[in-house]
Amino acid sequence: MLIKRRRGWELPEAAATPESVYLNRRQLLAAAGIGGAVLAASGATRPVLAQEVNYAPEDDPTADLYPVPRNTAFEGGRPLTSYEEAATYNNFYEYGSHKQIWGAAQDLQIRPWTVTFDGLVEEEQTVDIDTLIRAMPLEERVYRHRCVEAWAMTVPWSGFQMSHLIDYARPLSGARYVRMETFQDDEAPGFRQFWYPWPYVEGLTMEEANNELTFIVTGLYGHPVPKQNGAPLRLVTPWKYGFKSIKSLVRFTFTDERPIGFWEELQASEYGFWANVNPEVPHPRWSQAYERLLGTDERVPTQLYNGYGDYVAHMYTDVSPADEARLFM
Ligand SMILES: Nc1nc2c(c(=O)[nH]1)N[C@H]1C(S)=C(S)[C@@H](COP(=O)(O)O)O[C@H]1N2
Ligand SMILES: [Mo]
Repeated sequence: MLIKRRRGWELPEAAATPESVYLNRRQLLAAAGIGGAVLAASGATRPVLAQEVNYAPEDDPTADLYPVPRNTAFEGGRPLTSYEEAATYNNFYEYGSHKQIWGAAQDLQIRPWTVTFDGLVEEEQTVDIDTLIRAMPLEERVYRHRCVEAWAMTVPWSGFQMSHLIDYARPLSGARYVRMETFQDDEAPGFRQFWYPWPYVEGLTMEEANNELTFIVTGLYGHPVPKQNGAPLRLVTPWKYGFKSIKSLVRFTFTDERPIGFWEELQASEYGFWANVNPEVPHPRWSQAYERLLGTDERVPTQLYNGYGDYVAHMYTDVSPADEARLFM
């Protein structure tokens, strides 16, 4: 039986203060043997880490697929966040409850890797990741990403619309939700933090999963997606807070019961099923009115549904009053 301790300082915003970020970065550099002199000499809080980052594993068996054609229907509407930034400032609690997990995440073994489709499906299937990726129509889309902690980035993801994956999985008509699950491997340090309700789980309604915006990511910036960003397969729902965008997926279960996500399980008073972005609904512990663009000190106003209302608002006009009260948390 898992004993869950609810400790405020382990929840995401506690790790999101600039001070803790820079401190961790400095500690990381020290641990990597890069002297403080480099930091001091550059005078920057953003040391150059590019050559340290595993951009695109040379041995990734899908590397030949990239770059994929850009779908120009999706534009970021603001400058892109650099690859360095997107690949070195991450949330991936399996590798630690802070942002500098990209080094630790290199231990993730992404082959062999299989993905299972089960629950309310015509036939349960487990498929090899390379077979799956090669069966899907890959495209590139620039999306804005908004973490519930009020930082944001804009990056070109490669992948495919989730509706294609659902066609592949052949759910039965009784399926109302899809529950998604991340790998679980005791080698990853996060799993020793036993008070978290592992594995990381997220869910969508079937309507949300089939929405044109809902994207399954296999790549970033024209390369296979880095491990720290959720290799080899990761969800992106750009109108929802980032915690919905579950990484390193191994299972899709079709169900008639609403799944309880990792954060909802841990702290339902702060994190819910819907998690749609709304500047006017504060998190219980901070405002959501503005967001900080990664790589800059710029603060910009948060947009309702992260600016994607034309694609998604219609899905939320007919929810129960109980759900209506929780659409934006
Ligand atoms: N398995 C898993 N998926 C996850 C998380 C996580 O801790 N574990 N963090 C989420 C959160 S809070 C955010 S903001 C995004 C961060 O994605 P990025 O690191 O690619 O920016 O991943 C989401 N997906
Ligand atoms: Mo997040």
